[in-house]
This record gives sequence, C-alpha cells and structure tokens, in this order.
Amino acid sequence: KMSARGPQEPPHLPALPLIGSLLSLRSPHPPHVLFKELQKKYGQTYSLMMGSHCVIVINQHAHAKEILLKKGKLFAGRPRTVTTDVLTRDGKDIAFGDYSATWRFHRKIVHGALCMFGEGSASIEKIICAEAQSLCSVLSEAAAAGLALDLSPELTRAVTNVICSLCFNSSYHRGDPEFEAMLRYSQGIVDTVAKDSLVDIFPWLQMFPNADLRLLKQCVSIRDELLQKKYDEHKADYSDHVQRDLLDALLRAKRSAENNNTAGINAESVGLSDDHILMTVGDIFGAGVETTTTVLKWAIAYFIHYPQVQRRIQEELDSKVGEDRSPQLSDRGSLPYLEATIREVLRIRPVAPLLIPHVALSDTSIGDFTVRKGTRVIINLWSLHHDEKEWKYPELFDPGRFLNSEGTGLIIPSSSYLPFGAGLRVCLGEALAKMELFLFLSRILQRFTFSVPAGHSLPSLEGKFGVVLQPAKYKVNAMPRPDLRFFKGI
Ligand code: HEM
Ligand code: PLO
Repeated sequence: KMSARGPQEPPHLPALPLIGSLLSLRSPHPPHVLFKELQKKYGQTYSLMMGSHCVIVINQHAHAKEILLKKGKLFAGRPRTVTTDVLTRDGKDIAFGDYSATWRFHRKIVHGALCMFGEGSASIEKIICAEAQSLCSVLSEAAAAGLALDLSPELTRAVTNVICSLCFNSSYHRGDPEFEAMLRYSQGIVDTVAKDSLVDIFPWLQMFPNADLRLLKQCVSIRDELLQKKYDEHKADYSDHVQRDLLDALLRAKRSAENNNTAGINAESVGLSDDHILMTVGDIFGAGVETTTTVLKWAIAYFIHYPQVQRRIQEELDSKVGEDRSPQLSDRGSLPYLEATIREVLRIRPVAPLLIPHVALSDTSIGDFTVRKGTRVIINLWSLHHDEKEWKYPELFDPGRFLNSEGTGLIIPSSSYLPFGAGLRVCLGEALAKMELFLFLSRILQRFTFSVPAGHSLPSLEGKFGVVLQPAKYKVNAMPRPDLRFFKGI
C-alpha cells in the first residue's frame, strides 16, 4: 500500500557531523527502551545516524515482517563493527558474519548436525534429562542445608554441558577450572561485545586505550585458546566413520572438500578454513550457553514474583505427569500452561531485544520509506513485545494470554511476537532452546518450589542491556516439594 505522497525518507533524528545523533541518544534508559520512547516523537519507523552510519529503527511488526520475511534476502546482511570483528576474526562466524555462500554453508552444516542428534542413544533429550537430573541433585543438597542460593552457576553448568556434549562430546564437573575460566571470559564478552559503545560508533577510537576493548580482547583470547584446544584434540582422533559432535561434522565437511580438491575447489575457498570452523563452533557454544541460561534465570525470577503461576504449573505437572516419573518431551502437548509460561517469559524479557542488526544488501524500501543499500536496520523486538495496541497491559506477566479461552490449548494472540526472529537469519537454536527450557523447567518445578530467602528482597525484573538482556543476580530458597519428599533421588 503506497501513501498519497509516494516513496519518502523516514523521519530522521537531528544529526551533527561526526557524532551523528549521539546527543539525542543520551538517556538514562537502555537502548531498547529509549528506541521505544522515541516513537512518540518520530513515529514507529525512524532513522538516525550512528557516527557515519545510517540506521533505521523498526518498532512495529508489519515492517519487521516485511524486512525479515517478505524481503528477507534483501536485508540478510550484517554490519561490521570493531567489537564483533574482534570476537569473530572479522566476521568468519554465522551470527555476525555478512550474507555469503560461506555463511549459508555453515548454517547448513550446523543445522544438519543438530538434527542428527534427534534420535539414538546420545539423543538430545537424553543429554538434557541427564543434566536436569544432576541439577536437581545439587539443588536438593543445598536445599537440605537451608541455604540462600545463587542458581546462576549451576544453571549455567547444566546448560553448558548440554551444548558441550553437542559441540565437543565433553562436559564439566563442579569446580572444573576450565569451566570457571569459561564463566569469566563469557561474561566479559557479553558485557562488552556489540554494545553500542563509543568504540562501535567511532571506529577510530580503537587507536586509543579503551578499557572495554582491552577486556574484550583478553576474554576473546582465553576463549580462542579453549576452542583451539578442543579443535586440536578432535583433529588428533578424528575418524571418517564416527561423527561424535558438531566439531566432527565440520571436520568431515573440511576433509571431504579437501579430498575433492578438483577444479580449484578447496576447503579454504568454500569457507572451511580453520578460522571459519573455530568461529562457527564458538558461536554455537556461546549462544548455546548464554541464551538458554538467561531465559531460565528470568523464568525463576518471575516464578518468585508470581507464586500463583508457579503453583499452577506444579498442579499441571502433578495431574499430567505425577510423581513417579520425570517429565519428558512427549509430555509437552499435555502441559500447555508450562508452554504458555515459557512463551510469556520470552515475550516480556526477550533474550535479544534488538535482535542482531541487519543490513540492506541493495537499494530497497520498507513500507513507503526508501532505504539505500548499506543502511543498518535495528528491529526493536522490545517494542513489538510491549506494543500496547497488541498486548493488554504489556508489562503484566500473564501466561494466560497464550492460552485459548478454555485454558486447554496454546495460541499466539498477536503477530507482534518474534522471540527467535524470522526468515533467513532466524535463530539456529530455536528447537534446541525450546527442548531445554521445557525439560529443565518441568523437572525442577516438579521437585522444588522457589521463593525469596528470609532477609532478601525480590529479584529485580529490570534487566541489564547487552548482547543478551540478563537479569541481575539474585538468591532463592529452593524448597523440596513436600508431597514429593520420598521421590527417589531427593
Ligand atoms: C540468532 C534468539 C538460543 C544460535 C538469534 C536471533 C535471535 C535469537 C532473536 C537473531 C535473529 C536476527 O538477527 O534476525 C534466541 C533465543 C534463544 C536462542 C530467544 C533461547 C531461548 C539459541 C541457541 C543457539 C542459538 C541455544 C545455539 C544452538 C543462534 C545463531 C544465530 C542466532 C547461530 C545467528 C543466526 C544468523 O545470523 O544466521 N537467536 N536464540 N540460539 N541464534 Fe539464537
Ligand atoms: C555470548 C558470549 C560468548 O562468549 C560468545 C558469544 C557467541 C555467540 C553470541 C553470544 C555470545 C550471545 C548471544 C548471540 C550469540 C549469537 C546469536 C545470539 C548474539 C556473544 C543471539 C541471541 O542473537
């Protein structure tokens, strides 16, 4: 639908040479909240300058879907920034790498490797359930001691072990020094990478001492050492006949490209250099750890704020699964309230509130607005998920919005809901993340009730903006469910 005026430029924030719109962006709010606020003044779709880059900000689902789905290929690019270049050796990964044949190829290999884990003795479900089981044992020890618990390290270890099995066929025990090092470097990366810090607005700032950039480089070099070690170990005992994990799948693709080295096709030219392989596993490992852990922490924080939601999930579990066995994936269909709760957590606190920026690969348009090649596009998922026209009381945590009126079936009540993005750049881990969230949350709520420990305050629901939106640290009391006191394993 064209307006009477025809193609036009989107409304633009005031901009000054060199610093762009930085002055209008100074605000006590994190960027996703500020971008939502700016709609009031400039409309749902507006543009601004970040340094010398033109950026369009999208705050509505119609334009978001036009970009991600209808014109997906035109907007499948990624910008290069100083911090993501440090993390990914100049975009040799999937998430921050630009649209290319290499990018497509790596997505395909990862997708295939994740599907391979669907069945068999080492199935994803079995791996997750084993980790959920050991998480519960640790929780019951701590519960028996009556301690106020920071769940974060144990949740992270459980989630890390799932992705470690899939990527490297390995796992970590409590107190493993390699795991402790991983926790530290990964938090350092989350705190610094892709933050719209001055470094990314002014590329020339990297010439100057910059504490954030230095921390990032330190953390990345520790991570790279760990990845390199796993890679060397896998190369040493690689066999064409067994594929243990994602790294083996990537190595196999590399070997087969090397063996078919005819007509000038070699592993380097199809994007299977050592750097590309390391950066791809680095992405999956990093995304595998930080996203799912973050959602579990949000979910438990909300259970503490909304005990009636926690209770209703437990009632559903008691009546549909009972206490004699653990929940499994095949129970998903009979636990709609738990599924609705997971959806509501992903709505109210999206993991990636601004997705990852997209870039227009040629001259095109969004609605009636003209868009030039190279324009960066920020899709503000926060605005989509908190749009008052689409969601009643968007700040209210209400899993019931995802249930039909009888409360028996799941619905998506608004099309303004894209927790995993959509189209060519849709999240590669969506299916895995949903399995983990379901299996971990069902298992721990079957066995524990979470509350605020005496003398502590409720967890903050505010969120710390970064490449993922993380909750602040909080402590809980994990009470074994009284009716399950004799459950085996507690
Ligand atoms: C990309 C969400 C878990 C791997 C993304 C994007 C979002 C997202 C919003 C960006 C889409 C875009 O830029 O348009 C989530 C959420 C998760 C989750 C909410 C957990 C609940 C995972 C996991 C993995 C993963 C477990 C790894 C197995 C990736 C990768 C990309 C991505 C590789 C980049 C895709 C590309 O640029 O082509 N995710 N994610 N994610 N995600 Fe996830
Ligand atoms: C998390 C910290 C790790 O040490 C490195 C890493 C790799 C991939 C990133 C991930 C971090 C954060 C979440 C990202 C993921 C790729 C896709 C995912 C950005 C930085 C999302 C939610 O878009």
